[in-house]
Amino acid sequence: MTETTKTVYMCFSSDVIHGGHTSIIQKAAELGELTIGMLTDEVVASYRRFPVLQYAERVKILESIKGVHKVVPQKTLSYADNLRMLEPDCVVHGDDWVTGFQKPIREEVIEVLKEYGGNLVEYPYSQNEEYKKLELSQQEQLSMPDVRRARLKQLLDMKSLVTVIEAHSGITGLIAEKTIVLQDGKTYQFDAMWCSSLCDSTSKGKPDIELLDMSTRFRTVDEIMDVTTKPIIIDADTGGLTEHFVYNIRTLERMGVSAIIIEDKTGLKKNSLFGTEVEQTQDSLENFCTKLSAGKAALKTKYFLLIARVESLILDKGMDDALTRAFAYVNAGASGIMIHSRKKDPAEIFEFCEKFRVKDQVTPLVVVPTSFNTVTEDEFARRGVNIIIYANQLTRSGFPAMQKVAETILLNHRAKEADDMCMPIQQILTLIPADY
Ligand code: SPV
Ligand code: MG
Repeated sequence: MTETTKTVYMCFSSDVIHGGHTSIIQKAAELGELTIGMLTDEVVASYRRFPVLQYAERVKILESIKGVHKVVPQKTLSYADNLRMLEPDCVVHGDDWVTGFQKPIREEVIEVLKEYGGNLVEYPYSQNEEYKKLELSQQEQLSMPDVRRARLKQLLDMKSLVTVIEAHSGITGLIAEKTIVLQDGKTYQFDAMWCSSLCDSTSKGKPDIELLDMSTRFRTVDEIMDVTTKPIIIDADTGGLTEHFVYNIRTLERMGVSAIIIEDKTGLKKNSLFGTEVEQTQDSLENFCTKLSAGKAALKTKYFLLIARVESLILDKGMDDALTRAFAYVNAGASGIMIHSRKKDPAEIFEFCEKFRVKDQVTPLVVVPTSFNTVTEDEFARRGVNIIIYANQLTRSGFPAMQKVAETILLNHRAKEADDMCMPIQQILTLIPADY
């Protein structure tokens, strides 16, 4: 084979193209005919952050750069499929993946290249401060209200299932924002955050009875927003009086929240997981529809989702009641339905999803699998669920850990014995970015 017929492969995810990128592209192009594997939007969102420019735009930009022969989609963070299909003579990458998160991806590339005799060429990674600032400014864009608000709907259009974790403070927001794992060549992170009434109340030492006023709830949302970029779904309990709800929903929309969920209960709200053990009253279908329609009419953008939560199964009112209400709520203006259950057995949730999907294939379905927690995300997706909310796990894990540490210090009259239960100071320091 002559030099000029060599083929070269690079993978790209960036939506900001800077000099560092073009210079590595030029170097790669000098080695042979260059194909770029462009990570799809879904992979970029799960690996780095939601792409400011979407796949088709990113492809157009890369195609117009001198030295790029063609751009193909790369559908996983792993290069393996594309490398086995294209068998390029070499893969080019910056040397920033020798350590850290992408190390296993690099090792797999080396293994696959060995299978057919390709080689890996690495160039020193550019540490240019200006490029870092550019990336940070993209990140900041994502936290702006208009951009953030639209993201939940964009995610729902992009992937069949969106995963959401509870956040009730800046620090839990950062955990929701930054936690990422690599498994079998794929990366996973949560798509959005749930501002739970249970966890917001618990973190303030109050019961979950709609006791925190809306200004307090807004303050929690704002605290989370201040340090994160991911979309937020707020649990607004019953939504309160319709006359108040229409104001509050607009405030949340203006703040950049992506969705509100209100439940069809009335009077003193109690947590759903109490079920019928405590007195809980379901709102009439008519009243709740009126509230939903009024809320919908108050909205200013097409991106904010008003999701109705059906409590019929929680309150033992039966499947027919749950379905009748769900369809009525969609007709009244709900842009999504949350169906809740406190049973360990997911059968009633599955039955609801199946029967709902016979008539309605488009309205997003939301579940909160606190009790029916054995069901995997894949199975929920197969059954027509679009949003899974892990509603309270950070609260339920965090506070017992603190309690145990407090007890350990009291029992030992010093802190040494508790040290192994604590996150190293270094990790806390890196969790919170220095430039914030
Ligand atoms: C919450 O997280 O506050 C919820 C979900 O409303 S549940 O606690 O299951 O009712
Ligand atoms: Mg709640």
